[in-house]
Amino acid sequence: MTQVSSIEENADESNHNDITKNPQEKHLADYKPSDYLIESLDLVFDLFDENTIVKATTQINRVTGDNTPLFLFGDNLVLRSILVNDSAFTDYTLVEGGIELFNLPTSFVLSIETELNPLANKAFEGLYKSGEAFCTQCEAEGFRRITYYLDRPDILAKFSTTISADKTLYPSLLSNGNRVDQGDLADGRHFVKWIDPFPKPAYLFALVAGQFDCLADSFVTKSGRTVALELFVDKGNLDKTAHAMLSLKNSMTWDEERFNLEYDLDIYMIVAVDFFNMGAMENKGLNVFNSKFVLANSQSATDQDYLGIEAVIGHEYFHNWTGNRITCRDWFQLSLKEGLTVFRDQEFSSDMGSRTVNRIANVKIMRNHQFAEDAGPMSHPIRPASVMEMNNFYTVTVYDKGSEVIRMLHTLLGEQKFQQGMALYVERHDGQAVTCDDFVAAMTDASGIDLTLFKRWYSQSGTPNVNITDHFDTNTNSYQITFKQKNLPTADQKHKQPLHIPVDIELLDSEGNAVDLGHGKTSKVLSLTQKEQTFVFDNLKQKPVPCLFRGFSAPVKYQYAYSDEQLLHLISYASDEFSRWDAGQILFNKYLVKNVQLQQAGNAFSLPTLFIEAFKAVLTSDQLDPALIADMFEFISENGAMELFEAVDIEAIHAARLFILQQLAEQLQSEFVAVYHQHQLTADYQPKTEDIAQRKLANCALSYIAKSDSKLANELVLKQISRANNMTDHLGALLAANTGKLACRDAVMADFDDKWFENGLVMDKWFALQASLSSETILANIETLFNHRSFDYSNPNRLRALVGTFVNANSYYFHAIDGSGYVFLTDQLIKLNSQNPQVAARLITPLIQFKRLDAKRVALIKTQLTRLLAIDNLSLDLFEKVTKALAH
Ligand code: B3K
Ligand code: ZN
Repeated sequence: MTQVSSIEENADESNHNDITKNPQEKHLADYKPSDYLIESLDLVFDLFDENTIVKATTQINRVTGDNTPLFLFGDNLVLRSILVNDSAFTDYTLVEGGIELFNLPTSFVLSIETELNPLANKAFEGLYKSGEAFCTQCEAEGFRRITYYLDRPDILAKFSTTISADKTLYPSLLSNGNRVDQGDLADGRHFVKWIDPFPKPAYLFALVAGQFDCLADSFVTKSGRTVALELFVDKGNLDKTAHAMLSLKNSMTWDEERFNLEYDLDIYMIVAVDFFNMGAMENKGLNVFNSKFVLANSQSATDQDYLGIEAVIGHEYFHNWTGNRITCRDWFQLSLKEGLTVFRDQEFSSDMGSRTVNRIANVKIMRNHQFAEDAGPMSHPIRPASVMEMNNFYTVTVYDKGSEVIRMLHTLLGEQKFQQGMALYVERHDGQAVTCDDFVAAMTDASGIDLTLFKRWYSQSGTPNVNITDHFDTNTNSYQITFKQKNLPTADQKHKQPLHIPVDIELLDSEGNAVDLGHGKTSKVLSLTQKEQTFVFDNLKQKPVPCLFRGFSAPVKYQYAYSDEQLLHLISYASDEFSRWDAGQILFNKYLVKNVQLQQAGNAFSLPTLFIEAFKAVLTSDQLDPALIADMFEFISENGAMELFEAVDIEAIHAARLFILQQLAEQLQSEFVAVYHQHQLTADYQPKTEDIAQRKLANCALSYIAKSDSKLANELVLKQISRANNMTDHLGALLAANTGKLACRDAVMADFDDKWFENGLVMDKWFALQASLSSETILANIETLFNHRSFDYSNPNRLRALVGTFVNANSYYFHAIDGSGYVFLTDQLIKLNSQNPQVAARLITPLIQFKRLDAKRVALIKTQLTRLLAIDNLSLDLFEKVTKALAH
């Protein structure tokens, strides 16, 4: 990254991403409170594209250590001046990653002036330009790219921010807190001053300056305070803001009702920007969002987009308490705020829509992505013990497994005690920077439940394997079920201990009725705490079919030797809808594994009649929610399927998976056609749960029809596109045309391009379809698409749509045996390394999870990783992942 201006000779040219500067792992065990504390920080920004001036005035107090030097983090900054108590100060040294100041008084005012080049900042961390607007991203360690500071989350200070900029180009000047002053300046400039009354860590600082359209609204909190709500979007996008605003108000109401948590400031602002490395950021009172998670109308957004907006708006809003008011002591505690906030947003989405459909979506993330991370070179516990580049730990483990850990606490405590634990956590720690241990202590103290053993989930990585066997004694009528947990070594940790695993269980009799497990209850949460444990149920009339891990009660892999008949029984009778879906998944996976073995032994593929019959019953059910039916026909991805095998056979998995899908399509063809016609909506588009379910099932049916009857599918696709009054149906038709390679495919793709080429977010859907095409020419296609009029290599959304989709969702071609997919991805990573290391380090994932691939592919991948490792200035983000992968 080259962002160092040449104005001053002693400019700090250090780059925390430069591996030649001795990358050191940081360890949780080394945590030490700071010797200095900061009371207040007064920031003044003079915004200019290439030479923004930042004046930071801090009130600092030394709390420990006699005359200890003060180290302030700084990265890619040009230092202009330092004053201590208003006098020039020279007793400092610029060192790697910051500045060291010596011989300071115990209490003093430090004024530092730095200069930045926002235009040159393509890493989108610190202060940068997104299109025409200035914006910031400071989490985790971006504030040090704005000024020298104690940039660590346990330093909480009161911020005031004054921004000046050209008035015509930047009429909106925004920062955290409340607006306290504004006015005009010379040279067509103006200023606004903000004060945030809540002390906060620097990672929650935000500044935005630009020219926006604003949707303004308000919310009255339950204690009667009126909060101004302002949603800023690029000019001309106001017609796409209603859903985001509604989602915000729903989030505010929900958090009051379910968690008794109320908003605190007088204003809540959200700004949507096009250039953003992730989904959104919860800066205090001023969220910055990737426009993907704000903008939606029926024409441009799918049902999934609407749901994604609701979830992310909720997530960032919920951070105001779980993250902002109570923050993390250090970055190893990231799951304290992220796991908990993901749990909260999942619960919000479940309360707003279908709980089952949401649960299935959460579990798919775990099975398709998190299990692979746990098994790969970047394996880490939800509270990592060591980190090289913090940005590499915003992971499915910290977020999604973190949420599963909170969910297990919720399962063990129940809603009431869990909420008492939350209340105690807030009461004890409001305004503090705390640890995961503090959170669990609040849960323990409020519930009286001993969570000592449970806490291992925070420090132990890896996916537990639970093997289950059972026995029914016809003499005593007792049913014994034995659980054995195996916790295999992972890349980061050799020795494992048994975990506290909650197993939510139900026993079904042969009629499909749930057996009474005592006190009239038909389900029970067993606590598996040892390596091996047997539970006994007495007075059963016959051997039951066990329904295990209901609702995915623990993030584990489990095996029980279900017969096909037993799985069919669960699909038909399990009282937990999630478990019906899960039984379908188990049945699919069982025959996926069998057919892979058949192929490897040189035998023909085969499927029993019962398999098709089971799914036929699902498809034709008039009892099941249409959304659940659609989910039952969506199976484990090719990537996820790799987790089912000790040795991964790419070709066999691909072929066996296609065979089963093709069988379903052909043998249930008339049912799919009937279902397709039954679930057509004629009313105006509404993103409501029932309608979303209908569209989901109709589009699922269309995709299956495209596999069995291309002539009919072609007609249906064209008709659906011409009638579609919404993006979900338009895209559903395109998806069917693309996967079925229908005759109309090229034409409908071209029409879509002509219609939408000016809208990058919509074109991302098109780029993703292009990237997932199953074709020998896929790499050449992608190279051509880099030059497409709507493509912009510096935009992370475009990159994820085209490159990300190819490497993650087109895994058969990504893993092509000639190694071309690996070379392609490595080329992109080399290109991205100097520009945007965070995005590069996300895209590399499928290239580092290779351990169970065949020797030839492993060798090809290693060659590419070695090539990457050898380039100049490899970012620390990539260095950490590549070295760990090569050592695994
Ligand atoms: N807290 C941010 C993520 C910041 C990522 C920094 N690389 C978004 C969120 O989880 O809400
Ligand atoms: Zn978050």
